[in-house]
Amino acid sequence: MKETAHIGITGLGVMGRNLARNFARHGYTVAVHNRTGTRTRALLEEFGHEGAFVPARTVEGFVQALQRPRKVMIMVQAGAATDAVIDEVVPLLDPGDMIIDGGNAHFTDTRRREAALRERGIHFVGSGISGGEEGALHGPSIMVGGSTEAYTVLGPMLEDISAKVDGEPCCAHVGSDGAGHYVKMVHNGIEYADMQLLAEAYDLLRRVAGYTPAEIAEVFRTFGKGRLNSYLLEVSAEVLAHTDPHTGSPFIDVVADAAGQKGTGRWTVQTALELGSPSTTIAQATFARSASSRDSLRSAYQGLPGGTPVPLSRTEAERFAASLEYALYASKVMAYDQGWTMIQDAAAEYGWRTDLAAVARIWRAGCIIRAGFLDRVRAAYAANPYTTGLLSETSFATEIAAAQVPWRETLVAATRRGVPVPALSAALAAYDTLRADRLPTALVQGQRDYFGAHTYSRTDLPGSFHTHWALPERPETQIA
Ligand code: NBP
Repeated sequence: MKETAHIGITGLGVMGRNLARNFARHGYTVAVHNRTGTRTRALLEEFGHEGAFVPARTVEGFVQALQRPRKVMIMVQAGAATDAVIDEVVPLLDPGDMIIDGGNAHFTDTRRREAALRERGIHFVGSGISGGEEGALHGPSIMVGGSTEAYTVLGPMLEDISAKVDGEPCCAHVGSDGAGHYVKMVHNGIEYADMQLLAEAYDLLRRVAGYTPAEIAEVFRTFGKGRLNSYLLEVSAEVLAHTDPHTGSPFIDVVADAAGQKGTGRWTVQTALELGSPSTTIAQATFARSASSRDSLRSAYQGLPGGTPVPLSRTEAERFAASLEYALYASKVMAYDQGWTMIQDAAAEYGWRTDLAAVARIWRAGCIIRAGFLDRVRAAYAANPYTTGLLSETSFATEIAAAQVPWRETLVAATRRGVPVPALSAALAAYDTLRADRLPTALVQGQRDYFGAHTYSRTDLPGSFHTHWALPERPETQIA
């Protein structure tokens, strides 16, 4: 087979075949291969007319079809399947060739694979690809890891097929080795938080304000005309406005309320714990899904006493909806802030030179958390790449200051009526924690020293100290 293809894609499932079509539509010659040959044939039969495809039945034929340096994109299930495909392809490659893993790999796997292949002179480029099936075809958001050298060659091709905002591609090199998959993982963590915050807002509008799902869809559409404008808000309005064709009931009322997950939210929370990143809103959103699926616990506790219903007049309901907009927005800012903190923490830990403004830029289209608000996040990090957090930027700080009363009143209303708002509450608690002059963790340090001699620092003296709690005079010793 002649070396004609600009890029090869192996794994022609939902994502792989649409990415192959996207490359072909952009004028690239694409070698295509799949473990089960029927998928390759189906792609050619249905979409062969869209561009130049080079179908291959064997991995050898697939690799031989590629121009050098070869670019092999793997789009198979993350984990063992990815390792199996790498093991098959690598012996056929030469130094300087590139493997792009576009699956949802855990970033630590990507770091391991990148290090192993680097020794053999092969570039391993872990790339987070967001946007699902439609994004893969029409323009995804692509978060690219691996070496700068590999991005110099691959970047223009990936930028070509990515989503665009005002001509700017939603694709960037976000750091070396596993950075691409890490940033994709955080994207999904933020997605969990965004979705849960919207779900809680829906619940409050229904159970506190007394609105119907169709009315809530309208409230969300109104919110979407302002700073909360986002794809997930639009999706939520669509779902809430939908009527179940079988029963004539609001669709939301016939959907079982146990939420599933594929694991990227859990990875985000596990990683946050390992790095010491206080990603509490993302964590609560993830736990909210777990709690929703605990049937036996929920059955055992169902009917226990809760809050008191307080019916609202129409005017009061409208006022509540207006307050909720502030609460939702402020909580969203906190959730995104937590995501960026996680990226900063990992960049410091793993030595990535992640451009924090670029992360916001490439999430503005093509991905699930696309939102108008990301323009402002981008501007904040572009103006000051070393910004510690979004709230140290004046315009966000001003908005959060204006949200204080409605944000807190929304949560008071929720608590009084017993409506669970784990993500909204976590966001406010995170805000109150980080803005505090003093935290009660001073007592935690005292407790730790009391029972475990873990020592403590003092506010007035350098060094570390231990109090001899068992002695009547409780003398203090300086340890270091
Ligand atoms: P699909 O489930 O549609 O397809 C899976 C592909 O993996 C098929 O081509 C399958 O080949 C291949 N495969 C498997 Br499974 N095990 C293999 C093995 N041991 N050796 C060779 N090939 C193997 O997956 P998808 O939804 O296209 O997802 C692909 C990757 O992209 C995943 O990592 C996923 O997490 C990620 N992703 C998915 C989305 C999405 O919205 N679906 C979004 C972003 C990222 P076969 O045809 O022979 O079984």
